Amino acid sequence: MKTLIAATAVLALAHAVPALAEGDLSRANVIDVTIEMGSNDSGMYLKPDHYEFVTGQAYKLVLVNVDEIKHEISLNEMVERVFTRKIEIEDDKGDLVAEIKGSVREVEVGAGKTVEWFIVPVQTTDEPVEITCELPGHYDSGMHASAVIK
Ligand SMILES: [Cu+2]
Repeated sequence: MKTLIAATAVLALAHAVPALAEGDLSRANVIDVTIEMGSNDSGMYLKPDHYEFVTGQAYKLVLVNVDEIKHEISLNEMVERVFTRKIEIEDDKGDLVAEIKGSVREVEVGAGKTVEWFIVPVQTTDEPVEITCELPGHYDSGMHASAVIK
């Protein structure tokens, strides 16, 4: 009888764990989306130049600056439509330098650096919005992309 009670307890525990994970939309099945920032012969770019997100899906925006100068990612109108779970900054060894929480509009990324921005879109966009680099001259040089939240 003792064995049966123990087995039931284990089953109950095993069942409780996935139920918790399902309840937290910001942590389940995170999709990585890389946004590369750089320069080439025709100017500056964000690659890719179009993004599609779905409400309720957790994303990790991997902001990769492959350039020799700093760039930034501004979510502009998308800010009001996404929940920022956190932003993570690691050093070259992969050790955590900072974790930032709260609503964030722009993230500046140093030359050759990568920052991870964890978001969950919560509201759809009526029409495409822009993800941009707002540093002077960079938008006109090509650093903008379109994004939709479905
Ligand atoms: Cu830029």
